[in-house]
Amino acid sequence: MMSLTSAGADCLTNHVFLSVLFFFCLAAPSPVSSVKKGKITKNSISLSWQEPDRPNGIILEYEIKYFEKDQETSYTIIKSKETTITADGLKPGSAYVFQIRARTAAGYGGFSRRFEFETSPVSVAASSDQSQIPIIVVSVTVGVILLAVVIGFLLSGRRCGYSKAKQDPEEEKMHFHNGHIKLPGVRTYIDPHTYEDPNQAVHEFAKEIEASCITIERVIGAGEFGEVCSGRLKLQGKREFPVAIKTLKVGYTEKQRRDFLGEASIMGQFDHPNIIHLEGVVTKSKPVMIVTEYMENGSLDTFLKKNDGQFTVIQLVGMLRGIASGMKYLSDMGYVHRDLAARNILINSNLVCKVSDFGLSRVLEDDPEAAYTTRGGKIPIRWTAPEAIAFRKFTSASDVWSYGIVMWEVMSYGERPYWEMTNQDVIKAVEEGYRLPSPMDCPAALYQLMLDCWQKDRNSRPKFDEIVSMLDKLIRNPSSLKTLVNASSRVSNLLVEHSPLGSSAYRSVGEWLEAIKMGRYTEIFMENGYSSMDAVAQVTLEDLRRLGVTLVGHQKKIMNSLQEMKVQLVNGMVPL
Ligand code: ACK
Repeated sequence: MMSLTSAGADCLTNHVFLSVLFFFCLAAPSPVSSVKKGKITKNSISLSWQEPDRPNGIILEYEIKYFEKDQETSYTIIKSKETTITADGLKPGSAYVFQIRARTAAGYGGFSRRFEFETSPVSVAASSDQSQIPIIVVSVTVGVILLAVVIGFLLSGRRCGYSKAKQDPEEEKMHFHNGHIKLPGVRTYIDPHTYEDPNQAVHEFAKEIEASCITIERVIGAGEFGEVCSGRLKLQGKREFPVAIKTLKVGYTEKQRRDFLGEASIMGQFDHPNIIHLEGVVTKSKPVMIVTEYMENGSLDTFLKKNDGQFTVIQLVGMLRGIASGMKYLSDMGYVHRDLAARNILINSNLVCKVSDFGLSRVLEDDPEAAYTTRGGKIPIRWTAPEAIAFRKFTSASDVWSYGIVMWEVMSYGERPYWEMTNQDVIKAVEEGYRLPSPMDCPAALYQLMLDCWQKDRNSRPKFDEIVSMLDKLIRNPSSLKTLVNASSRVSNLLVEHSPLGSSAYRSVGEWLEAIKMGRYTEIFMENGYSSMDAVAQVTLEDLRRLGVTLVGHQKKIMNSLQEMKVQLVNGMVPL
């Protein structure tokens, strides 16, 4: 990894380079600002709108996204070359939210703000216009007769479908998309690999940003393909706001460019408060960049380690709820993450957690060695479900397993799952039915949920929507979080058999306590009969409190060190 100072200098150079390199590139159209409702029936809403104030080119088409209010995860997209559409097949008496964006040769502009309109209730047949009531009466009568005819048709086995001929010929409902069948109202993820030309996928799902709109401020880390920087984005007609910028290092191969931008093609398909939001990409100038929203607190694992013990259980459960909600959205879209871990969750200044890292290059290769090395170093054995390790069965159910590990990471403030056990030992222990013990001071309901996520039979694991509902219930009823995993059962769970620590790396209690910087308690331990490592193995949290170890940080250090030693000695995780 390059040093921060040289990386910082590189970033500054990039910035100067980018500023100098300001050509008058094409800008995407500004958002549609005015949308009017037209005819409304019980099943359809017609809309019209005005061209964006700054089209910045010829508008090729509009994309209209709509969904039933509060049902955002299931939406429909219609494309239209006109400035009017009719959304049909809607539920009567229901509110629908519409957003429109325009596309020019420069790509899509931003979506308009949300416009909400309601279909007519069932009792109103054709229009919301009161003057048409007499017509409605006649229509209802005729309708009843027609209905009987239609039912006759249906009963005779004919399918009476949605009539496409009624649609504006210029208007194309996204039932089919790049060869993928799309059900109306159900958004599915499209694998960018299925595009013959990956550049097409990028431009389909990501907005092109002019390099001159970006100001790079500093390097915040190293990504797989180059530096990650923080900076600011100033889009036309919008206030400047902070962003994260992933850059593609110079001298990249075509494959690296494809893989790098592949992440943007995936991220650009998602729109959810718990999924990192893609602002756009820079592909028309160098360096190639991916611009996303900025998350002030960075990666969740580092953030939790830095703030050990600082949050209430409700705050931690709130973080977990966010992650589960993002994962529910991804699984509804048919996207399997495969690398869900606290290091791949970002957290902002409001403690909102968002799922990130949508790299393409994480498929396990045939080479058995590839199971242990990936772009970031190791394949995430400790986070991965046994069936995904054993026979590459990656599904939303294997993501649920990983989610259980993330729960454990969060509740133990960024502790490394299975501590220093080797990957091979982890695989073996998990196969034999051992599971991680409860983190310290963990509500029993949460630990039970973790164990449910770690069911060997993947069909028995909860689904993400069930996890979200369960966490919501716990948040609504905080007293349900008061029952903690019993400290002594936590320790005895850990000990599959009586596991003396006499054979541990430490020759004496004093040496051990010194090694974990808790030497100040040596005397108290000795005076209270904990004079050998075997005796120490029996210490519980209550014992520590009784001995006067009252600082939570010290209790954690001692208990975690004990756990670690026992796990190393006996793979002492909880047998299911
Ligand atoms: O823990 P961090 O500060 O958070 O260090 C890593 C680093 O970049 C390499 O991935 C940080 N990072 C990545 N994406 C973002 C983002 N969208 N907002 C803020 N920090 C980010 C991450």
